Amino acid sequence: MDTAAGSRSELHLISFPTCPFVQRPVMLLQEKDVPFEVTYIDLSDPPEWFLRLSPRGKVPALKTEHGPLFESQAICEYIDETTEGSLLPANPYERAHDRAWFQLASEDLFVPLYLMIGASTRKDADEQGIKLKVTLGRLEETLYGRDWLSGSGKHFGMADVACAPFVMRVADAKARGWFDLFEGFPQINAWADRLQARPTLRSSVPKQYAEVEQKGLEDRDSIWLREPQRAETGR
Ligand SMILES: N[C@@H](CCC(=O)N[C@@H](CS)C(=O)NCC(=O)O)C(=O)O
Repeated sequence: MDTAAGSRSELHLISFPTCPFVQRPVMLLQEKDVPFEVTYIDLSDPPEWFLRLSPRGKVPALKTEHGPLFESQAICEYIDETTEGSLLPANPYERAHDRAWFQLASEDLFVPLYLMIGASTRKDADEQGIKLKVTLGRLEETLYGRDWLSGSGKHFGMADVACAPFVMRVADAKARGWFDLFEGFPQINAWADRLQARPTLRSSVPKQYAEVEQKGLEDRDSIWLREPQRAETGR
């Protein structure tokens, strides 16, 4: 067990080191300077006690003083509502907008990026890259005239937290010379730079992140480890 900040915390996250869904509540907790504890589990052999907390067997799960919670969005909103300040906009339309992008990021950004980075053939990687480019085109339009994705676009908020793990992984893939998904998207690049300037973007992953990520890609026989040159869709 790792106490991330302070002790006697009432919030206890169940995690896997490379999971982008867990990174969201960790970033939120760090942004709000709220103490919490973390326990890492082996997702390939999840302990019995974890399956009682998380009915779908997925991380993150959060133990609270009231009982367990699962699903990163529910967890983030619970944390946001029960701690000081709020990263969810007060305006109902803007709050709904943040929730919609939270959901979109899970399904249309995290999943295809995971499949693209772990793909064992160039063809499979390219297919995911094409899907991502379509979604990124929509995001580019949405970000026009804004500093942030959240709310009115003036302040860092929940929708930005929701997408931050994706932005970090795209930046890492570019740094490794694999692909640059944000090429040709100036609004996204400016927003990604703002996100990368926040210390919590990197502090929200544990020190074993790179090692576990590398091992996961080796196990999946990732094309990027074998042939790291850029794919057609990433140019
Ligand atoms: N919709 C879930 C997705 C969580 C998720 O897919 N977590 C992955 C790890 S990154 C997991 O626990 N996978 C284990 C499994 O599917 O058995 C959320 O937002 O929390």
